[in-house]
This record gives sequence, C-alpha cells and structure tokens, in this order.
Amino acid sequence: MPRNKLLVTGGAGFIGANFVHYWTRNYRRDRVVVLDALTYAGNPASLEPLQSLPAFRFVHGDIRDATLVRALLRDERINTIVHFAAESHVDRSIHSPDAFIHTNVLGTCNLLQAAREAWEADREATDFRFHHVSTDEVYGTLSRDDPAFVETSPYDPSSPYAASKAASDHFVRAYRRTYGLPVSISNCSNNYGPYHFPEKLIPLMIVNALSGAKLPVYGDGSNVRDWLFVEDHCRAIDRILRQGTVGETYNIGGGAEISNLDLVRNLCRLLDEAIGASRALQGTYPDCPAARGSSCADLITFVADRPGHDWRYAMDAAKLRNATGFQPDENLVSGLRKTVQWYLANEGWWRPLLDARYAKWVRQNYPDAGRT
Ligand code: NAD
Ligand code: TDX
Repeated sequence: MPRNKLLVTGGAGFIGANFVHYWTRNYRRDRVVVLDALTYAGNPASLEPLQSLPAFRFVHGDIRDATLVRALLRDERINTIVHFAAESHVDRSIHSPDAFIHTNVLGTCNLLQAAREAWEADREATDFRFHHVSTDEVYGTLSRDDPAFVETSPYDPSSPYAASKAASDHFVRAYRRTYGLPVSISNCSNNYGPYHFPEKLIPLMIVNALSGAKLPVYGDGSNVRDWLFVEDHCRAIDRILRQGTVGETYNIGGGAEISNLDLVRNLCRLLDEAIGASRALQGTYPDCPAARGSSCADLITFVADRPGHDWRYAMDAAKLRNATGFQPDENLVSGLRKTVQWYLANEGWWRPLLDARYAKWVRQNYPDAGRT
C-alpha cells in the first residue's frame, strides 16, 4: 500500500487525538501531520507519546489561516485530510455562537478551498480525499417512537453548534458537486473515552464525583443519547477512508441509546465499585462519597435545562455496515468501564484542565453546577 500523507485538523482534541493514536499504531509508514489551534479544548499532552515518532508532526495553527493551510498541503504533499477541528460544545455555542461560525463554517470553507487548489494542481498524481467529521445533531431531535436518523433525513439543527456543523456539511457537499473534490462525510453520535475534555457529560460526571462535587443533570434527565466508544469512531472513519465511496455520507452510531439520568447512574455504580474496592483510591479521592461508603449517585442534582435541548438522537448505521462491514467493538458496559478506568489512571491528564480560568467560566455560566 502506498504511503499516505494525512493532515489531521483538530488532532489535539478529544476524537482527533484518539484518531492520531489509532492511525500511528495501525499505519506506521504513513505521515501524520496534525494542525491544531490549541483552543481551550486542544491539549498537546494528549499527543505527548507521539512526539518522538519521525512520521508525526504537530503544527500549531488555525484552519482559517489560508497561507498556512496551503503551504502545509503543498510542502507535505498531503493526500488525505481528516477534518476534526471545530468548536464542539453545545452549551458554549448557546452562550457565544461566534467562534462556532468562525471555525466550523469559515474554517471548513477555508480548508475546502485550499484542498481544492491542492487537488487540482496534482489531480493525476494523488489519490486525494477530504473526509469531514460531522455529527448526528445536524438532523435535529427525535421523539420516543421515531425511527433512527438515516443519511437522507432532513437537516433540522437546534443549537448554534449543530447549525454550524450543518452549514459545514453543506459546503463539503457543494465542493463535491461543483468542483468534483473527492470528499466523504461521516455523521456520528455521542463519543466517549480517553482524552475527553471534562466539560462534556461523561468526563464531567467522573471528575466531579471524584472530588465530591455535584453531578448536574439538565432538566429531568430523560433526554436520550446514543453513545459510541471513541476508538470505534476512529475505526469507522478508517473504514470509510479505505472502503467508502467518494461523495457519500455515512451515519455512525453505537446502537447504545440511554437516558442521561440512567447513564449518570451507571457511571456512579462503576465509580462506587472501583473506589469501594481500593484503599489507595479512597486515599486519593477522600471527598468522593464512595470513599466513605456512600454512593456517588447522592451527588446527582437536577439543574435548569439546556435551551433548545434535543430530546433524543439515534443513528441508523446500516449504510456503513453494508458498505464496509463496520460494527462497534465496545458496548456501553465495556466502554464505560474502560473510560472510568482511564480517568482513574490518568489524573495527571485531567487535573490541570480544571484550572482557575476554566473554573471561572463554569461558575459564570453554570452557577447551579456546584463545581469547586
Ligand atoms: P474537541 O472540542 O475535543 O476538539 C476540537 C479540536 O479542534 C481542539 O483540539 C481545538 O484546539 C481544535 N480547534 C478548534 N478551533 C480550531 C481552529 N480554528 N483551527 C485549528 N484547530 C482548531 O472536539 P471533539 O469532541 O474531538 O470533536 C471533533 C470533531 O468531531 C468535531 O468536528 C465535532 O463536531 C465532531 N463530533 C464530535 C462528537 C463528540 O461526541 N465529541 C460526535 C460527533 C461528531
Ligand atoms: O452537565 C451536563 N449535564 C447534562 O445533563 C452536561 C455537560 C450535559 N448534560 C446533558 C446534555 C445532553 O443531553 O447530557 C447530554 C450530553 O451532553 P454533552 O456531553 O454536552 O453532549 P451533546 O450536547 O449531546 O453533544 C455531543 O455529542 C454530539 C458533543 O459535545 C458534540 O460535539 C457532538 O456533535
């Protein structure tokens, strides 16, 4: 197989970092260049183990910087762009939509334009692909009995985040239809696993429970999400790059729907078990209720609902399965267990993120959240 040269945007973020670990482990001969602006969500520590690999390069920069992106595509002779870079947190998009418009819409357009120029300049020589990583949230919300989203479900985004991702998806398709750019798109459900920034539901609940802080559940906790372990998402993107059809969109899902409240209760059970069974962990996390023989579930607190909160997401992933044979390796039980174990073993990764700047932002925006 020829040596691929990948540009991974947003590779210091949650899914991007997992993808880079996955790719460098499985395709050792490939060149992997990460372009990341290191916003609050980008963490070079997530890529630390890779810095010594000769095939790996980290570039600190913005996807909106046309000169930089053009130079990278040209100088590195990139043939595969995997585009993760985005503002990704729905709550932040509700408070401050601007960054979402700038990065998710304008940034994606800038990348598309640079990719088009690079591809047109070297059309014969390269097997080119622009893969755009998108979300189930572009389809809007489902009620209890609605069938899961398919790739042809109408777009109906609720939050500024979802609207910005929907806009970027439309631009990717327009570049295919208008200029012939070899693109693919994947729309995935909620991911979880290592290197997940502790503002999102699962890592927030874990780190709060360990420090005895409240576990803020929005509304009545009945909202349903479909969860996919992040490494399964990386495997699915790999399949789409190798076996997917250019110009197509693929839904990716975990087939693991659960209400937020049940999910948080499951996490509490896993933490109770792990802390209850280890004197060392009880010593490390003395403020966690499980260290005192109580349950982390005692910390669950219902708080004001998210405005425009989508009630349910569910993905029909049959198209991807039929085209590539992809099935998730992890189920919710095994994936959550791995995730809890990872956070218990990697406090050195998440503790520095709970710094004064971030804590201040949370206090301002979530006065009810009870975070220290
Ligand atoms: P994340 O917020 O953890 O990481 C985003 C990364 O992009 C960060 O490293 C950040 O520094 C970087 N970035 C932001 N703006 C940038 C810019 N202008 N230029 C360069 N880099 C920039 O996000 P994530 O959860 O890893 O999500 C990655 C992608 O997957 C996003 O496009 C998101 O919409 C999509 N997605 C996420 C999920 C999920 O559950 N997390 C599910 C489906 C799809
Ligand atoms: O403190 C919380 N309490 C709570 O009840 C937080 C942070 C969230 N929630 C709820 C809101 C959602 O129903 O939990 C659910 C999950 O919330 P998030 O972790 O913020 O994820 P979500 O809004 O579903 O979006 C995620 O999945 C789709 C990612 O952040 C997006 O980037 C991705 O596109």
